[in-house]
Amino acid sequence: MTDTNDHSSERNCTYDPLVEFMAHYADAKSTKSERSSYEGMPVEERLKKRIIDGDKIGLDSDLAEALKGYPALDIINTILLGGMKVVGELFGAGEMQLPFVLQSAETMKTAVKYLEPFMEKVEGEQSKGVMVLATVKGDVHDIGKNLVDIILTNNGYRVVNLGIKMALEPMLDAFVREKADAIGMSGLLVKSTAIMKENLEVMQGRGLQIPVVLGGAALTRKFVERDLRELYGGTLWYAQDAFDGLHFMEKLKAGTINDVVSEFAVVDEAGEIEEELDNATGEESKMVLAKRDLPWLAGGSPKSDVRSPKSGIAKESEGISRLSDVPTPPFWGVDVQEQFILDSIWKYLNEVALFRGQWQLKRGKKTVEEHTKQVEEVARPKLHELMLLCKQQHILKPQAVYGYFPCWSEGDDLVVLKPKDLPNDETYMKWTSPFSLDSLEEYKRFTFPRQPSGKHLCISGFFLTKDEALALGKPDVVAFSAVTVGRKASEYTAKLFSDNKYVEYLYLHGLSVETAEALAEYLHKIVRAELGIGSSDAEDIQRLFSQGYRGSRFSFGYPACPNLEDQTKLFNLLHPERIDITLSEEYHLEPEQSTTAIICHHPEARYFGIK
Ligand code: B1M
Repeated sequence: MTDTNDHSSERNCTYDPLVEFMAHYADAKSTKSERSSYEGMPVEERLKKRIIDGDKIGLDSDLAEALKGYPALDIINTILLGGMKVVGELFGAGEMQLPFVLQSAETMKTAVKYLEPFMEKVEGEQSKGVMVLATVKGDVHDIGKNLVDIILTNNGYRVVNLGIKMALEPMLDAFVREKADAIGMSGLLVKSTAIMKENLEVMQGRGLQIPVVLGGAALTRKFVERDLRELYGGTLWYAQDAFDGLHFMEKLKAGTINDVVSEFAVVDEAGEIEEELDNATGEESKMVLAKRDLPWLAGGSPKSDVRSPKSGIAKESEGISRLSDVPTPPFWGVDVQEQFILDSIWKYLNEVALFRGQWQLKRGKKTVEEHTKQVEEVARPKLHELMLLCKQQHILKPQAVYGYFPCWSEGDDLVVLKPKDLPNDETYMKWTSPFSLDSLEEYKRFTFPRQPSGKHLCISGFFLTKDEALALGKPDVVAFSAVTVGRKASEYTAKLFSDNKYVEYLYLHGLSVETAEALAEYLHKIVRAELGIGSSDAEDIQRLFSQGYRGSRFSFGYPACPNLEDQTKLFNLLHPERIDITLSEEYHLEPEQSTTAIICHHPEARYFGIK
């Protein structure tokens, strides 16, 4: 990991390519010409501006000058934190994007490090407040929590970051030990929202009234503020982004937290989603649409609503064409693929999801033309720089395990079959012997939710029924896949975070997770080709991302197949441990840059929600 330190010498000197990059991308507020006008300003303003602009060049000499007039702690508390306050306001007003916020935070960190030796050791807590922060039990996702850490730490708070997969007890211990003010819990998947609920119930049972703030992709304000507040007597906040975490601490310490709680207006979820759709294309819009179909996002409880799959008596999908033939796969059983070329995978990289979703370089108030220009001139060159780094340092190791299984449907169930004489420990290899229809037996059974109204769609409806298979004389085929870009990506990005290289951390982490998604897309294309159904693939990549192909790639946890426990059955079928993907106690995949899928070939298989 030598390279992560390579730029350190550039940090305090005259040219920082990252600053140039950021300045180029920034709104008019922080252009180079403005930065060059530092000289006429008093040192207090220069320092504040450096924080806002995220400009480290010349920071040392300004700090040295400021030290002649102020104690180090005053410089931090009055001048530098004043700059961070403006950063927060600009972010809140939608005038500053996340990478620029992180650049400011990095500059803050550099300044504090410079000033530390000049500070007197004073007994007692020096920070504005203390938060114990963790990603909850079974959840492997780091970045959301770490962004909260960065924002709080660089705004004068102390964060006790316990890491990922954290049970409640260590959080409570740390709260007492560190004399903390609050606990922050983060989690990406719906499973984690259930863990948060459990944690609050335990705390309530013990009569604890610790202030808690919750955040993460699958959480909603309504779920936290309506459902969870009902069961927890302590102060409880929902944080939509990292700055909400900061606002929580500010209000908590100011003693105004309860005034704010009552200020929350009920969010018009439908309106929010339409707004998101306006700004989204490709994969992002696919996700926004999926979110629209997640019932808990409209106010219900995540766990219970999403798992109300069965509508009582199974009703067959209406209007799904019955196929008179099904594709034949090139092999049955499972194959491992480790010989991927990154450039081939990156052809399927969804840049919209990367630039807007991960890097959070959203269009904001820019025109489409301005945004396109910035993407072409700045974001894409940065992407290419990182791609080169990934190749040189072997940061990404793409691997996949996938396979084809005979199957048929029975009501809401998909029955995965295997030859009777094939031992279980040979099912996850390529099957060498041919089989006949009557030599097959049930091996695994997946039960999917069915829409209670409308078309009554259910994933099982995209497959031949047992009777249809018997009439045809052959079974249907289902493919499963598990892909990863490996653990080094997690390790490398964790090092960037611990080295306070926040912007690079955000960028590289984003590229790594979107490369995992690109690999899943690429493998799906291979599967379509192998099944002989690839001729209808859209040539335009954006159309391809919007399911411009025959069939569908569903992932467990998505609306049509919400049962995350089904990952266990997929693991039994594919044995992804062979490519070093493991399943956490709450069914998360490790490393986090991994994803799984069930692939249907039926021409009418499309994403749908259960309502
Ligand atoms: Co997946 N994924 N994903 N995914 N993914 C979601 C979360 C999902 C909502 C998509 C959907 O259905 N529409 C869905 C969850 C639904 C559910 O749980 N049932 C989902 C699923 C199901 C899955 C898999 C299980 C699918 C599968 O493979 N079977 C799988 C799980 C992976 C695993 O276990 N390791 C999976 C995989 C993936 C990819 C690898 C392809 C990729 C990257 C995931 C990753 O980040 N490691 C991915 C992506 C990109 C997404 C979406 C599109 C974006 C998530 C993201 O990276 N956000 C997401 C849908 C969505 O959110 N629109 C989705 C950026 C990240 C910085 O945000 O961590 O939320 P986040 O943190 C934010 C805020 O939430 C907040 O501040 C941060 C900064 O703003 N915040 C806090 C977070 N914690 C906080 C704490 C606080 C305060 C604020 O105080 C304490």
